[in-house]
Amino acid sequence: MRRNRPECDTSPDPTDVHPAWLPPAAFRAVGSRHTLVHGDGLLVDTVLREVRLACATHGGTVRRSADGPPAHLVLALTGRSPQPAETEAAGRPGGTAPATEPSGRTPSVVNDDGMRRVLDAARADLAAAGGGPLGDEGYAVVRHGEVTVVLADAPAGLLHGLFHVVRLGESAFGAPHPARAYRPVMRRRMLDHWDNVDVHPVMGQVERGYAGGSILWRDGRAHPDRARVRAYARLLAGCGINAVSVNNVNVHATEARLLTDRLDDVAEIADDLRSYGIRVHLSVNFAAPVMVGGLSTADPLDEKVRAWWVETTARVYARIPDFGGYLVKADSEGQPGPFSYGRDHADGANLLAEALAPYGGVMHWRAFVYNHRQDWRDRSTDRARAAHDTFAPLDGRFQDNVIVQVKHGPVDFQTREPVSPVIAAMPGTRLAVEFQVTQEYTGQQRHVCYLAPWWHEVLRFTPWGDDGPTVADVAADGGGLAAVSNVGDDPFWTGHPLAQANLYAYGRLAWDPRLRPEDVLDEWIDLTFDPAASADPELLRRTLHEIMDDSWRTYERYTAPLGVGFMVRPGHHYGPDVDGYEYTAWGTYHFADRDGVGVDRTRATGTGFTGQYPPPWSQVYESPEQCPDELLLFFHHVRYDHVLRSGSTVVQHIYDTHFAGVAEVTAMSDRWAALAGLVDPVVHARVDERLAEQQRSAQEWCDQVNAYFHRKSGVPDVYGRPLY
Ligand code: GCV
Repeated sequence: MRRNRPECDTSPDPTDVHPAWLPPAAFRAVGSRHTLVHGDGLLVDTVLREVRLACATHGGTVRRSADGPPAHLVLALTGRSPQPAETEAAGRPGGTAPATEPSGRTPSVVNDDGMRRVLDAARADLAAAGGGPLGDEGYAVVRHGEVTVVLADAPAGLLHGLFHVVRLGESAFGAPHPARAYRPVMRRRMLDHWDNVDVHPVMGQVERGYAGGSILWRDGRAHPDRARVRAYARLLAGCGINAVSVNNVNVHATEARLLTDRLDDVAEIADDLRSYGIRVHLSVNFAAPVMVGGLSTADPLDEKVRAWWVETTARVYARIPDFGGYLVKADSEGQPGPFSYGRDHADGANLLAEALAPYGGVMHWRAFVYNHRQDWRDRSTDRARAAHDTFAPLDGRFQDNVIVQVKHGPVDFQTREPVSPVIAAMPGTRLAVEFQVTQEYTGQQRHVCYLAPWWHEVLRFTPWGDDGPTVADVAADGGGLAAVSNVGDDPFWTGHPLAQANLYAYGRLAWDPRLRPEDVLDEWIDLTFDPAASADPELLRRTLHEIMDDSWRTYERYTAPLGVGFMVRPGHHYGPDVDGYEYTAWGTYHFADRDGVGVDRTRATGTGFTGQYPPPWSQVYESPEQCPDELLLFFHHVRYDHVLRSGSTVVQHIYDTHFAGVAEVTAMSDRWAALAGLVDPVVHARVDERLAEQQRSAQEWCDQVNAYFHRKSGVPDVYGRPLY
């Protein structure tokens, strides 16, 4: 493994960390050329530093003034002001950016006539292409003669533009092409760390973390390895993420103090993330006025409570002027919330939003509210209904700077779920859609599971039917995307080296949900595994696609048939336990008996959950004939001999997919074995070790799930395979 520390790092480098998608080799095309950087600002300095670092490795030059050899790459601010943050019409699907004529002039630092002409031509070209404002993060790329020009209205755009050129590699310096503008579809592309400052006795340092300890916190304080935090910020900026929430949404005693006397720790992290254009957000405890404020209540309608949040928030902004805002998990899994005071979630969210509003901060308020103390005997309670039941009636009551953050499915990041009906139920509220990059229910970074195909499917889903807006449109018009991070202090960042692709893909899809997952994977492969250093880059790329493209569906095949979820070991959620949750207080998920399986969530005979969807989905999901096979058991309890749209029976489908899933994992392992010698041996060994565990675990899943349904149903496998 090579070290990969930004040039600004002057601290000792105690760790040997994998460079992920930004190894020095990824900068070869940029670093071997002459580059000119125009503009001022913290992020322009970062651009300059990045290019300088690349040049030190690859022999090119970078400068700020036009004197010197003719530049091959120019990164320049346009000189016009970016649109105000909240009014920018980003390049969202169907959205329009106001088509105004660029008004700025070529920056005066360009005193070289030739270069001035190139820049003027690039700007004219951008205007001719109908390029309106690029906004505070967008950029345009034009290839004019022998020069590639990146233009941005604001420094953050220049940084994103630089990473764009890095992704393109040599092809950024090929044939001339007219200006192309790139603007993020989602304004806010946030990553939520479920990191505890103190090691939690049950959940450890990172709740649902599968990559070691926290990179942000250690021994109850901000982590002393600041260089690693900056290296992390660089990776995040390199895939487009611009906001990070730095602590677990379950806010325990120490973490509650980050808001008050431990604010310096947050400020330290903010300082490291800022130079890569990333804002810090903080998870706060709704009962903070009591826990750390010494008040006797946290009632959102109490005047003293209101004043406490206003004063506390003013102190936060005095210390961290670009602070992003708060994230709250309330009335959920033991976290306090407004229900304790007979208030609703609009009362709760608006209280904190009001305190944040004067500073432009946003209040991410999670819709993950359900009863985790259910009686399994009570068949009318349905966890899937809970978020909609709580939040849909509140639509229109949230302040403008409240973002209701909705898990993409109605339950909890299972391997397969329908899209949450909340996404279609709150047109008068800004919504953010939440994904889980950490693989809590998708193999815990011991299994290969490339999640981008699933997220892509969710983002393209049309909650109101074919001609309506997509989930991506709703998020783009509202609060963007948020996702739970999969990173820890593991030398590979994510435990499983191939899980890095999930973090990369999340950032890229948040920037542009129209990207195809397989193209994003190509980008990640080419950046991460230097094609020039591989004896057979085509074989490497093809094999990684064969292993990863369909790996989420492979995982689904051996774990979660037809939309059944939660057949995992309670507590740590790894490995099979078909009845593990079936008789617990956390909800019931398959209702298997001798005749059939599945949860009846219909209006006709079940919990009525299908009625939370607008048409056409309310009808599609209500009908076992129309319901997509992959969600059948999520919505319906059917007999084992029910014939699926695929033509197979339910029970035979369960057997077939489990055997197929195991066979696919065997094929993955064989393919990976054939890459020995084509990838870094340390990476090869780590993936090899994980694949061995995946193989063992997949077999265990197959044997237990198939044996379970065989014993319940008594139906033999038509192919006579062993069922135990
Ligand atoms: C942070 C699931 C996880 C919890 C997590 C929760 C949440 O229930 O198992 O660890 O808590 O989701 O999203 O808040």
